Amino acid sequence: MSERVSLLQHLTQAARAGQLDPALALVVQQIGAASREISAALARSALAGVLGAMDSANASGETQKKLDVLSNDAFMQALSWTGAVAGIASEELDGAYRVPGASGGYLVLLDPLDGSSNIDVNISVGSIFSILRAPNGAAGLTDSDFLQPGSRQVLAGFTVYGPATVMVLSFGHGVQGFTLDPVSGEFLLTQPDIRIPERTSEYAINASNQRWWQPPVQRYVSECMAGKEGPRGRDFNMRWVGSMVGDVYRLLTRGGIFMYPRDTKDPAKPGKLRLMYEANPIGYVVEQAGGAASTGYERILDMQPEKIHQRVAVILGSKEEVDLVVSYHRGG
Ligand code: AHM
Ligand code: MG
Repeated sequence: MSERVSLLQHLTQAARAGQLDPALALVVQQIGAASREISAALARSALAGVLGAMDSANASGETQKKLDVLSNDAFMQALSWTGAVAGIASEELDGAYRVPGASGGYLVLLDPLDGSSNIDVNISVGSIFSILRAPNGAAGLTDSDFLQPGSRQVLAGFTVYGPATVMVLSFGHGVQGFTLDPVSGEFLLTQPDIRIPERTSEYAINASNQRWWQPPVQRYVSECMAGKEGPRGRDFNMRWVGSMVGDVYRLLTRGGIFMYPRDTKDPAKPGKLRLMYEANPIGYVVEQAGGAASTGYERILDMQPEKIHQRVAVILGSKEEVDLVVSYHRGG
């Protein structure tokens, strides 16, 4: 028997100690089951003929990849029979899905396959998930029941499908990482207490958008690029995976800052990333790991969402760096 604690053991122990609702433990176990299925589908992607695009578009008008749809189906199937999940919102669904016959009161919000532009090129992608309580229970559930600030999440996390598949979870008491053992098929606890280093010298931003950035971000990045000779007095390194899950897993491991700020490319859009199933769950994990998550003007988790597919500016990671970018937004 493995000496490591499995996800199932971890959840069961927490439920038996009265620290976790058994219904929520089942939902998390099922998120693990869907992640395992997606991990296997990604590993066999070209062999199984699931690479490439569909003819369809998602709620934001983006062309869906076959694996986006497959991943969404995997989560819907894994979560629909539990009875604990009253509703599901997803990047791949127009409106919220009301689970037939559900009696439990959890709402699950999903980006089933984040970084889907990286699928066909064999670079890390991931699934992002957020769980809220249905404010009025399962009966008569509406889309507006989902519109709660990220600070109300009861669980947030993501699974990154990289060289190893790792599931990162926070129930509001720190952050834990579970690595999928491809031999046993079990998620095993490998990182019991993930903490983001406070002081770091690595930043992540899509620099091809530079001409559209606003002055606070222009200033921060140019000061990083000036290195030892500039006002920061030290050299910085830059990384951009193109999958937020990959960039965030890196900063949880060795620190750094990740930015997808608001820019002037399309003034109608307040950012690229989605508040409810990207920024909120990732922001929650980052805060629980000792970091910070802001739009530049306000804490992401304090935002009152107006719609499920709402976009938002994202600046998150090591606290010292995020605080500095926020001070530049305040004119500091
Ligand atoms: P997606 O949910 O459609 O995959 O889009 C989100 C992704 C993030 O994972 C990533 O940080 C960003 O989009 C990359 O955007 P860009 O291609 O502009 O660099
Ligand atoms: Mg995404």
